[in-house]
Formats: sequence, structure tokens, C-alpha cells
Amino acid sequence: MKIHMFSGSGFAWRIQLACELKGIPYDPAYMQPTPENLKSAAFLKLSPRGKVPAIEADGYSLSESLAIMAYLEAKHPERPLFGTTQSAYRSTLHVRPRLGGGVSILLILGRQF
Ligand SMILES: N[C@@H](CCC(=O)N[C@@H](CS)C(=O)NCC(=O)O)C(=O)O
Repeated sequence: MKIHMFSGSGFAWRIQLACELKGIPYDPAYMQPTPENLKSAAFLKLSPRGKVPAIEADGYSLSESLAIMAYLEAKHPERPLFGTTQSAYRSTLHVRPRLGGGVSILLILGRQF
């Protein structure tokens, strides 16, 4: 799985850390965060809003970190990202949008360990 990202992106960290947590191998494809790269026709095909992260996996591309995390969760249910009960799932999703991408993954990890 390829993760398109740039250094310092908290939203991309979500995906990297989710992969680390679940033991999913990934290939980080770093780019410079310039408009030329992010809004290029090639990148907009992967990420229609021209933002990172975007992934390529199973012959498809996907953007938006929460959508990517949901995809990873469905494909690799072991070591769940959102908790194991309905209330844990709900409170994880409730709290996460109020926090930055980097901080929010710590919340997830805090649930696991
Ligand atoms: N809602 C998106 C937000 C992604 C986002 O804002 N990414 C930033 C980097 S942290 C970005 O690509 N910014 C470049 C730009 O807006 O031109 C997600 O969760 O993936």
C-alpha cells in the first residue's frame, strides 16, 4: 500500500500510525507540499481535494484520513482503531474531530495499550 503524504502532516500520521498499530506494510510516497504537486492533474485523480493523505491499494485510490482508517479497519480488523464496544467507537469518533490529527492518533493508541 502506498501512502502519499508530506512531512509534518498530522492527517497522514494518522494513517502511518494506524498501519504501524495494525502491522500493515506501507510505502510512504513523500512529496513537497507545493500547489504544483498537490493540485496537479495526476494527484487530483488520487485525492480530488488535492490534500494528503491519499493511498493506493488493491488497484484503487482513496483520500480523507477517516475514510482511509475505515478502509484499513474493514480490511484488517485485528487490533481495532476505534475500540471494541459501541460506546468506545462513538466516543472515539466524537472526540477525535476536536483534536489535531497527530494528537488524535495518540487517543487511539491510548485505548489500545
Ligand atoms: N479532511 C482531510 C484533511 C487533509 C488535510 O487538510 N491535509 C493537509 C495536510 S495536514 C493538506 O494536504 N494540505 C495541503 C493543502 O490544503 O493545500 C483528511 O482528514 O484527510
